[in-house]
Amino acid sequence: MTLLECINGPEDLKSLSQDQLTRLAGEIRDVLIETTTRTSGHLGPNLGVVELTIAIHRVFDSPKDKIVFDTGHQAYVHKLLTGRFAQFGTLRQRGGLTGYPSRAESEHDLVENSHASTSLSYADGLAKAYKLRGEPDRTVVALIGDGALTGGMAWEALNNIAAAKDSRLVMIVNDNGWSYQPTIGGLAEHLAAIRVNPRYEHVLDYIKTSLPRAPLVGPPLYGTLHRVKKGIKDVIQPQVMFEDLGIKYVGPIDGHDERLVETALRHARGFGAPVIVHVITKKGFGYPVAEQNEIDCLHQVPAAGALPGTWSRVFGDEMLAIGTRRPDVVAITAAMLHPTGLAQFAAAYPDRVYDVGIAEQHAVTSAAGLAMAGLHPVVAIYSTFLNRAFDQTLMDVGLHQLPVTFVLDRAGVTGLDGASHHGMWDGSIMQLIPGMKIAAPRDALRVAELLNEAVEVSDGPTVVRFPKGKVGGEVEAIAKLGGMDVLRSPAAGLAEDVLLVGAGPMALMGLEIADRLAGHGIGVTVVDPRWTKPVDGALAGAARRHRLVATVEDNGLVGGFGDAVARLLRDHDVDVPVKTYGLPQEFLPHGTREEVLEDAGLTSQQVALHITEAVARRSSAEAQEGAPEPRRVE
Ligand SMILES: Cc1ncc(C[n+]2csc(CCOP(=O)(O)OP(=O)(O)O)c2C)c(N)n1
Repeated sequence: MTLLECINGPEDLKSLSQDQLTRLAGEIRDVLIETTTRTSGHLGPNLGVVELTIAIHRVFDSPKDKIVFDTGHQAYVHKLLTGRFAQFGTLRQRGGLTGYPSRAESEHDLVENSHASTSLSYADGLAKAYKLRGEPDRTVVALIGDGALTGGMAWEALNNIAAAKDSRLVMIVNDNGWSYQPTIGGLAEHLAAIRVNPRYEHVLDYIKTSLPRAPLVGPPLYGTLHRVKKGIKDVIQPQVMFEDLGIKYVGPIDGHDERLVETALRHARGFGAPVIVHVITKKGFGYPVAEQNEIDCLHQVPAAGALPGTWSRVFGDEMLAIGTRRPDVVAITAAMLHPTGLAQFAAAYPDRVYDVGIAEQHAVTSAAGLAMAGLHPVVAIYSTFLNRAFDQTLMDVGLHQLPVTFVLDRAGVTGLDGASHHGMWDGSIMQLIPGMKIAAPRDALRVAELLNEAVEVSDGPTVVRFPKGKVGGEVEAIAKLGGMDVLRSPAAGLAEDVLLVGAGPMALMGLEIADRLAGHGIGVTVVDPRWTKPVDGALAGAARRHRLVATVEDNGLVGGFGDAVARLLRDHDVDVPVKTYGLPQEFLPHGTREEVLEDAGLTSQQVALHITEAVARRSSAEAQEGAPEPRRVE
């Protein structure tokens, strides 16, 4: 029996000897590697926090003490130590453990939002609440990476935390120097200066000898820590930054020395005031394949990079071509150069790509500035992370009618990352922005075509949205309807029953639906709108010729493309019923993309069934009203 099998909760950790803890760390690493290789998942980040997580659970009393994992992608070790070892093999599988903390899974999980840089704000609120509620025996712990620390929210939180002098709040900065890639920017350089300081080893020795001698509780502790702190300050200046904010600082600590981390955390816990514990770790630690992986230390397996045949790669290829032709086109990424497909562009035009860190809001307003000065920025971002920058998109870009192109990867159902990662909101919130134009390519050729059209727009913002994964086959238009592509007309002998408008790749699903409906004698015209905002006015005329309009989109139903089509028809007094198919306005759980779409009722079979029923109802209503027979296509 392994040690890990005997750990049913944090309590079981507390009696283990240092040797046993070392063995346990090894066992955890084996499970992490074996499982994520099979299920996919965040490997590098979790390998890096094994000792740190063990120490956290030995020092603090979860769930009484609250542990907030920033982003939450590094919470696998926490899952293994909080009674979920037996289920760990189901990681990221439908119905199995989620890839992030999950309140439904465990009382030890608190925050499931996997959007970065929020942990300090949650922690600030929690600590303030416990104070107000008279629960002084709880400590709130936030674990935040140096990557997440580049997000503006983290600094807004620090500003407030510094003022909440008696909050029992321990902020652990897990500094591995990496986000997906090496963390960049002023803060990163600041932290790097601490890491590479030749006297760092010296400091570690100093901490090793000083901290264990410190008394565990009471005023003398403060004095000792204060001296330790000043000692560090004497040899290493960069950490002054945190102190200048008015927040106590302990570190840097070697994050793979469990005993040392534990000692530092015990002291931090005794402070009774906000304190930062700066821990240095190595992403992928203990697994050379990860440690030496140059792209991202196996941040994720399989790699999130833009693989051949993916939408991201097709975008990346075209971006490179556009870059060659258009020197005014620049690219912005928020810490996701490789996953968004910008790596080739960056290699060719290093001066024209800006990695702003995990700072989507800044990315968008910075793009506004670039556009104001005559450039055409392409902001390449995962759909779900653009949510954070809605106001910047609306007011900083939209209001000024600036030519910024947003390329939204992972738009629609993303799959195994679950509720926080499904890109099912952009199609609605972008509809709200005056002057915004939204393109949804159905295949690889259309990615190139629409991206080129988007960067030609000079009087306002544009969006190009596409899903995660492999691009399907190419489908040519058989005709044009306004600016839209007609992909299929009703088969000979069938009537113009249904006008089916499929946004993006859903246009291809529309073809499958049409085949199924043809089998039931229902004639379908399939249209790819290409641009889902503004909705093409030619739809109104086409709708009048049909008995039913159906829209299909990979986006939340409320306020999406389907609603925009319905509004257009209302505005044009078109009296044809409209059925909108899309994702239910819910937080959809994890599963493969196919599984989630099926659960949402968004397969060709399910949609075809609904449409068949709707047409049947329409036919019987028409029969009762004595309506004329629909026109048949010869
Ligand atoms: C708002 C937001 N933008 C982007 C991401 C994608 N993302 C997930 S983890 C990560 C890097 C995090 O780096 P760090 O906080 O240093 O943690 P590490 O993986 O190095 O342990 C990024 C960019 C995200 N989760 N949230």
